[in-house]
Amino acid sequence: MNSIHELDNGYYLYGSPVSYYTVKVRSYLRYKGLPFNQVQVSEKVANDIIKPATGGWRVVPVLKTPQGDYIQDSSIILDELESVHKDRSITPPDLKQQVVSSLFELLGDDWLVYPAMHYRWNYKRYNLSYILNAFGRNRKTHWPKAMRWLGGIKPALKFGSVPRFMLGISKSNAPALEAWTQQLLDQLDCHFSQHDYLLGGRPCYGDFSLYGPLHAHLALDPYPRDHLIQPKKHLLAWLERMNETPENIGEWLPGDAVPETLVPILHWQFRDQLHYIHQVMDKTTDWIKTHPEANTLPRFIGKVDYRINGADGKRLCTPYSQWMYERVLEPIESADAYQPGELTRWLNSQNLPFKPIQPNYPTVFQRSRLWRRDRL
Ligand SMILES: N[C@@H](CCC(=O)N[C@@H](CS)C(=O)NCC(=O)O)C(=O)O
Repeated sequence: MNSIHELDNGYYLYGSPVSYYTVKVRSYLRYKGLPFNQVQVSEKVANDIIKPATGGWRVVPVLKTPQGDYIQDSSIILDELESVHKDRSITPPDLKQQVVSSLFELLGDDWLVYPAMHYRWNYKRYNLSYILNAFGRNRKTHWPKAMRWLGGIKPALKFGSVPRFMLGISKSNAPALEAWTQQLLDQLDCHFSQHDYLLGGRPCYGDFSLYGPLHAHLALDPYPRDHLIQPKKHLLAWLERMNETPENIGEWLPGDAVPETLVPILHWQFRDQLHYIHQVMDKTTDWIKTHPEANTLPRFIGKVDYRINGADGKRLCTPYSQWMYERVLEPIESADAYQPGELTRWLNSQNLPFKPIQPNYPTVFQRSRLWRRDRL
């Protein structure tokens, strides 16, 4: 990555190569063939650039455009770049594939945090020295090389508590989480033995969202890299494809087809993740009813129960998850009249119990905050 002094014009991606959402955006920029400068987030970059751009939140990635605007949130970065750079669109043309793409975006961005955080922080014996170095490199760029890992201690203490305190991963649900992860990776490996990307010959939003946790956590952190990813050659080949600017790109699968190999993954998602999202929606509604004066929502509102592969947990409730789910509903609302019927027929034929439940209070993520849509 460049140091801040070496930059020229173009896009600047502020982030870290071990950050889930940074590598999602990096992969997208490479796919589109857009030149960009990568800047590692040191203390200085966080204080001088990130916090002023986000209203005080030290979060990555942040993208600076050639016009000098700062964009935060990986999904919004992709949306905004898609609206400007129309070549190599990552939105399939028809509804079924659009919905499946958004479901994989939801899965990658908001549910794969479980395996990503679990395999990074609950296998410290294997991962810790790598992680301290990776985080320390970012932060204390002015320290001598041999000392930089010390700079990783503070972030390791912060993020190391995420699996337990934020996501409610415990000794009792970790085995179920691991069994589901193994199965998911097998299913993806099988899928990529038949298709280059999720929906055929070109990547969609969902591919980029999957890439974040699969590359930055599972393929780089030593334990999951050696035990989960290395044995999966088709998944590895997809990870490599997602890291480059392909010379030629293929086509979406014809006829709005969704590969059968994705259906088992959606079954798990509907049973576990959508159940969690509906609880988040209920809690978000309750919160808004008791805080009618608030235009924006907090990042966390208490805790909700969840189930993962048959095991229970309790985690912080993030209203942001509702907004991600609303992105799945968007193409259904704006589709041509006959398409929602086709989507329903396909879902029924696959026994996929998806009911597009509308939230009572729709939300919009803007300027690093989640807003009530009716208050904007
Ligand atoms: N929804 C955001 C999530 C960004 C995010 O959670 N980034 C992590 C690093 S991968 C972070 O900076 N976390 C700091 C925090 O949550 O306070 C996105 O898609 O960009």
